[in-house]
Amino acid sequence: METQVNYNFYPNKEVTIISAPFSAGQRNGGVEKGPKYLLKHGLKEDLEALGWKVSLEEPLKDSGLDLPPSEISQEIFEAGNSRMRNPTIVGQATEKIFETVKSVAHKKVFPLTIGGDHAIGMSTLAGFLDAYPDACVLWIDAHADINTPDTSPSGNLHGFPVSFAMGLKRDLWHKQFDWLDNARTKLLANRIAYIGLRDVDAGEKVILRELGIAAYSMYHVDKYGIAKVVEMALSKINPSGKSPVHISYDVDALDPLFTPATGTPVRGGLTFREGMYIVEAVAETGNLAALDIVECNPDLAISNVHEFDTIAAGCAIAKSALGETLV
Ligand SMILES: [Mn+2]
Repeated sequence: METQVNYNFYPNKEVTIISAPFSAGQRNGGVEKGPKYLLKHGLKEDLEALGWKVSLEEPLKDSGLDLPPSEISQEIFEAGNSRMRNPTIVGQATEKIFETVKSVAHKKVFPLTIGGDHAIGMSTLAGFLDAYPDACVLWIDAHADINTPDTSPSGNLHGFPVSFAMGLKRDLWHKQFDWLDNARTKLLANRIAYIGLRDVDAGEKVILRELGIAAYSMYHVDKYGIAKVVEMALSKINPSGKSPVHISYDVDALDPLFTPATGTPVRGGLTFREGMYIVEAVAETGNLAALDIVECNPDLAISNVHEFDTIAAGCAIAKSALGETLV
């Protein structure tokens, strides 16, 4: 059944799935398999059934940048206060993904990027903002992913994408991220809101407070309910109600009961329905215009049930975002 939901930015209902099998932004092997598993689960066919014309792009194909952490030579970059892991491979891969997201977005096709770890968020935000400078972002995650090179406890670059898209602490970056200077638009602090936070590093809390970023943690979801939280978040970042909305969805936002096979699970997360409601509600506004689904790691499943649940949840996010309704 075709969707009854309207997509204001895509009257022709064309979507490109951008496969980003990438794992060097963190230290668990297996997250690079996410795209393959999501596609095998029927992601493309599911979206076609919703009336979308679906194409596939693979920016990392034959690049050698899609290897698991065990197969790449580990690099630790340290200079002054700056510290990060594997900046060369992460910088090269994220640049390629950026170029693809940018070109898809400029063609007025919905970019649906599937990871891979969340380091690719710097690519998707910068790429989408290049085509839509007034875009706003909902970052659905247990973590804020806004560390800078001087705040990250781990140096894992999947904890940096928001700060890179905003251009924070630019002088501390490794040169491999110079490509971000080519992006037309930096993400502004009043154009991003978080939902689902519950494991935020001390340095990140300072950044969120200093920049006044709208951050709805699980406390707010408990206090107000998910519908009100989505409404508050959208009114903060999209006061005109007319800007395109990019959702970057880390499956660890959901409680590990629903997405156990992910690298940094944190209990006390969104229920499955709360998680789907977020994308359904944004889709209903007509402004949903880009989506990332990241951090599905089939290798971390301790059973077939865990693997199935996690991959099925990833596909369910995509379907709910792209127009599937319950009745
Ligand atoms: Mn994340």
